[in-house]
Amino acid sequence: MARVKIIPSDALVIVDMQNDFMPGGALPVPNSLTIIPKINKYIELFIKAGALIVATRDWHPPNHISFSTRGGPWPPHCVQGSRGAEFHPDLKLPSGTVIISKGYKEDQEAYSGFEGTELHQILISKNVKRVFICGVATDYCVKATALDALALGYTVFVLEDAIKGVDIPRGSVDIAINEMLNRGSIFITIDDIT
Ligand code: VGL
Ligand code: ZN
Repeated sequence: MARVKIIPSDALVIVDMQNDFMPGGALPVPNSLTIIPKINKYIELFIKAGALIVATRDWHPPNHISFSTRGGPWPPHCVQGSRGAEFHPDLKLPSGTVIISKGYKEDQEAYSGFEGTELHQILISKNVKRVFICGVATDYCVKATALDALALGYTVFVLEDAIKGVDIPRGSVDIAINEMLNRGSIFITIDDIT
């Protein structure tokens, strides 16, 4: 078991915990509701430590390139301003949460929270050295965000008890986990935090 203490220069990055990725949503991630209580516990730990909390959101225009209506791989989801794009109401985001919108350009997909956003600049300005990533989907936006964070030089912890994947195509979650491990991210659970 690892022992990790959350310190003020850490950041919790909560990826895409939006209604459309929950059961009944437009692009449901299986079992995604089950991680909400876990994420709320992490939020509490990060608040207590005086660390930064970031929530990314998929924020697509109505005619986004990734939508099946345009020949893309996904049903329309997380359309800007829609109920489906809102964070799940049970998620206890504190008032100081930094919200990062991504995938907002009609002709460009952006799975990573760093792609086309201010996230890196914000983390630099707050002296963040380590990012702790949770949310959905393991095989898409969680993976892309973790790999970009590693490439940018952050120490990356993946909160493995607080991620869920779509596993489309089947096997993509296992591949994603291996990719994150192979690039140097560290997988921990809430029990590893002291
Ligand atoms: C995501 C598929 C399409 C994600 C976003 O949040 O992982 N997956 N758009
Ligand atoms: Zn999307």
